[in-house]
Amino acid sequence: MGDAEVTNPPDSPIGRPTRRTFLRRASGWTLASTAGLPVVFADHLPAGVPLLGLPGAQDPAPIPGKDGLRVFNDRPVLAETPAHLLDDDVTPASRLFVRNNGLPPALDDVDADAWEIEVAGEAMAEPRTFTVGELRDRFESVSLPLVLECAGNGRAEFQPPAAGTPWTTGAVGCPRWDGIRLRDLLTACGVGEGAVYVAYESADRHLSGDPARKPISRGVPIAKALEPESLLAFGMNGAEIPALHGHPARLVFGGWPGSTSGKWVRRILVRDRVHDGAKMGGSSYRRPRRPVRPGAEVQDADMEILGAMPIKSLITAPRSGVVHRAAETLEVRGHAWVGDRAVAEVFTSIDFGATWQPAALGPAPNRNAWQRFRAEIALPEPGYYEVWARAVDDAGRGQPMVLPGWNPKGYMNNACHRIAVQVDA
Ligand SMILES: Nc1nc2c(c(=O)[nH]1)N[C@H]1C(S)=C(S)[C@@H](COP(=O)(O)O)O[C@H]1N2
Ligand SMILES: [Mo]
Repeated sequence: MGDAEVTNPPDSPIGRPTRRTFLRRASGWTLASTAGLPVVFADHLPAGVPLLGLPGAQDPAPIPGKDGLRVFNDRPVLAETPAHLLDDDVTPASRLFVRNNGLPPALDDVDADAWEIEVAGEAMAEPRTFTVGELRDRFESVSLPLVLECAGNGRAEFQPPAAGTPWTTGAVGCPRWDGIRLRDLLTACGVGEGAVYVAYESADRHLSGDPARKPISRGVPIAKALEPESLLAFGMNGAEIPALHGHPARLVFGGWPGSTSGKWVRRILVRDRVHDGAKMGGSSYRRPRRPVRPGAEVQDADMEILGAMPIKSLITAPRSGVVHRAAETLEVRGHAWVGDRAVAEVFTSIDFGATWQPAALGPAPNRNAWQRFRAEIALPEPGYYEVWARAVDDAGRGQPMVLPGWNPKGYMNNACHRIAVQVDA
């Protein structure tokens, strides 16, 4: 255990205005505060890792229908959910992050059942058009909780900073999606032998106002599209999909970059090649095939399209900065998820990763949904602590303790989530 007198662990910027502290402040980081508390396991803190610190009060700007989201931008709307508001097993609409690339369509008097979706593309014998009403009548209804996570979730932690919205931990949620299996629709349309990719085109508008430009048009390889959990959804949590989230129809590919889950879908294209729509090329939703030096420029030929999201977990209770009594154990809970694989184990650490204790892991409702974990944690003496959580998937891959490989757009940061805990006598 750490020396109770140590308030400034070696290499920590706390209380020491080093050059690095200044740079962090200048780049939007706030100076961590332990409110004068001793850092109990300070001698285990890996060199160069700054403490989280105890948070100050936050006053997020409101979005109608949303509860406590942190708003980054209003045109397009970009907002993430603080970790302690993601504690529900099934994420309510009021707490689901918003990531728009353009401007949502005007939906004021849209008749959802009459909304038309065309299924077309080179690998489809002939294009077919259905209304949402027909799709609902014709195909079996399915309702599944599925994780939707923006591939840029966690981007804010990369150094040097990666371009894009500085999501911290809140561009993720696991609502229950109501709709039909995409494969039932594709099979009924006679998906051809040559099908390589399934892509969407949507009704949202480009920020430039140019009707010829699409804000985003992405998709998934045919194998993912044909999985039984890949949905064309018309509802969320037993109600209509909220306007911001894609009403009246969106794709949901749980466990894959959120950008594949097209909102306001107008066309589904079965392509005979890798889709080449907006945000399929360059550094959009792509990363270097092999690790690169942070800040490096990467040649286009060395980039690959992001696939399934890596193993990850989030502590949703207590809220970071909680004040706790030393005599009582602390219940820590959260969720763990992984794209396309299964979560095998979750561990927690109170000594900056020196030792890890297994947490209790709840059952998975289905593939591509998140799973609950819980741990009862004893905190031996008063002071400042951090609780870190680390999940491991069924291939034995665990979350990195600090940061995974840097990439130009800061995708797929699945570093351990951390909360600060103040323990009083
Ligand atoms: N048509 C359309 N679909 C879209 C987007 C968009 O801007 N337009 N954003 C994508 C991205 S990048 C993400 S992360 C998710 C976000 O879904 P949400 O806003 O419902 O949380 O939707 C995806 N689908
Ligand atoms: Mo995203």
